[in-house]
Amino acid sequence: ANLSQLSRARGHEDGMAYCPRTSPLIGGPIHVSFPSGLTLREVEKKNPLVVRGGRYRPPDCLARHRTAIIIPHRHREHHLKFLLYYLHPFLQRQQLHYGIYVIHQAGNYTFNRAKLMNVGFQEAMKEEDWDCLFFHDVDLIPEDDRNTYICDGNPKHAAIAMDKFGYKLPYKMYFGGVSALTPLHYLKMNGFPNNYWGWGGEDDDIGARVSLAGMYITRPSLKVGRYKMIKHVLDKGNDRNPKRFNMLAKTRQTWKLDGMNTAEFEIISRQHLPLYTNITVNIGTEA
Ligand code: UDH
Repeated sequence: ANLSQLSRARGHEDGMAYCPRTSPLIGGPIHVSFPSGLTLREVEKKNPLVVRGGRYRPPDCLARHRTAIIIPHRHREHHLKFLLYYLHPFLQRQQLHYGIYVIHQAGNYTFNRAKLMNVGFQEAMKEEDWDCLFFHDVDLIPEDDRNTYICDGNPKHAAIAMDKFGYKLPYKMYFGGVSALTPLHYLKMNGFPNNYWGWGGEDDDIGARVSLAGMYITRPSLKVGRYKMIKHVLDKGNDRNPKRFNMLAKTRQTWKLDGMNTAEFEIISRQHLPLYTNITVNIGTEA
């Protein structure tokens, strides 16, 4: 360990200067490809300063931001590996203090992305005083360093330009893929809905909550908010939710009654792995 690591380990961060407002390590566009045969062990070796649970602090300056990445997950180990491969160095170049949380839905019951995010929020905030949470699909790889993983004064939609939508926003209120909220934003909108089982709708519900709670959506530029999606088919256990349109029509009536304040789940395990914290959770079934 070098000197700064040692002094940090002893809690001597006081004398350290803040990191610059703009990281000197930030490049621009990132070339994203998917090397075959990549292993998690290799990702670990490439990221020697990442500590258990997938945590990192810049070694020689005091980070200005503390960001938790929350990834909803089941049966996508292959995607997770690539995401970690790109995300760890990306966040380090941004000189963030960060932690990566994978929220793994136990069992084979229908997937519920938004409810997993509620779990992630509660569990991450128990561990550390994060000032920003990035809710991050496992299959989206950021393609530009200038897409900084810090929060804005209002909820931020980061995945504005995905390759699968021709690097454009598919529709004005779109809030899917990757979004960033402070704990205050999150609580103000009562978190995310718990009752969207299966594919679709939950991201629009979340977008609607932002404005119903008196906030608005901010976005990086199209040039910077670029993402490559790892190609895949619709998962088993995540069929399109036929109720989503009816539910979306009622968000105005339901958002205060269903969300963070009503999220019920049972944590099965919490593992501080080398590259991320894995939280396996039983989120129950549809009422
Ligand atoms: N997710 C899982 N496991 C699942 C389902 C979803 O981990 O079984 C997570 C994962 O983080 C994923 C996110 O939930 O990135 C969103 O789910 P999705 O990737 O299925 O949704 P998306 O709209 O893709 O991104 C739909 C793919 C449809 C492919 C149709 C091919 N033309």
